[in-house]
Amino acid sequence: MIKKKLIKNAKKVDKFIINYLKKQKQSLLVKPMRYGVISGGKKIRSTIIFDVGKLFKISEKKLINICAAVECIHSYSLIHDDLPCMDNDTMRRGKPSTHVKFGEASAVLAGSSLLTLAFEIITDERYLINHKMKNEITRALASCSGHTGIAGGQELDLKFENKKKKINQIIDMQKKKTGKLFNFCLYAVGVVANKSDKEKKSLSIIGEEIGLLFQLADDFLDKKGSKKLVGKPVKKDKKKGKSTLLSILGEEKAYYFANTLKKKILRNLEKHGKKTKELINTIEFILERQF
Ligand code: GRG
Repeated sequence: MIKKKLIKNAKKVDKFIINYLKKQKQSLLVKPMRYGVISGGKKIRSTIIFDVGKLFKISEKKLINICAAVECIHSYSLIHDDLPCMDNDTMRRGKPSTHVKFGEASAVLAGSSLLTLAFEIITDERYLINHKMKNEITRALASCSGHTGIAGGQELDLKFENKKKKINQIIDMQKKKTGKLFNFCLYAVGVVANKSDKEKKSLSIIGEEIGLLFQLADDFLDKKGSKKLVGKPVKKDKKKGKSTLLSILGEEKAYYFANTLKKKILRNLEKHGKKTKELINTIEFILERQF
């Protein structure tokens, strides 16, 4: 069921990005960019955006630019994450990593071009939301992606390798590296729905916690998952000396932590009533996922 939903949403977002790129002037980087962002990946962040849209009756048409921008940033982060100077991974989504296929320089440039494409997509004049909302969304996307967000989290992740870190330091790192983009997904829908600052803040927090849960599941998959299903080598975290909640808490306590976190997220969504059905399904999938 959830698999069908993910595939359907991924197709919609892929189609949007393909068409968007087609309308632009062509360049040598389009091929590695497409390789990095299209036809691969669960596009779960887009599904979450559509699910949250259902809480406020926001149509997919009003959210598709946000989905596409998020997937561009996410894929950019993965392309750069796989580079030899970062995690040095040669396989992603069951295929050679972008730098293996196209070379390191092209991967750096394609990744950076996906970052800027995200901002073109959000600020596009054909994206019909008002300018104040666009400005707010653009600023939030920038701050979630940069040194206070994904990039800052990645720096901590690399600096924490083979170091003994406290739980709170790891949570802070994971919330930036993975949580901030999920934070943005919920916040941006709140902006389009014209919600109050208080409501948008609450959506941000829920988003960041969903991101932390997602990262925990990623850690479990690295330890116990199958390379074939996950689409990338597993058991790398231990080899690389990564500081994760799983490595510091151990399996049993990490599962307990993840379940408690999931319950907290669901409790905070209760006020939205039955409209949360799709979002809850996606959150349940996040913890149980095998890919
Ligand atoms: C500033 C955006 C930006 C990036 C540069 C390299 C880097 C800094 C950040 C890397 C962040 C990173 C790799 C976080 C891990 C998040 C994570 C769990 C990724 C896996 O996401 P899935 O499972 O991947 O959604 P698919 O393949 O399904 O798209």
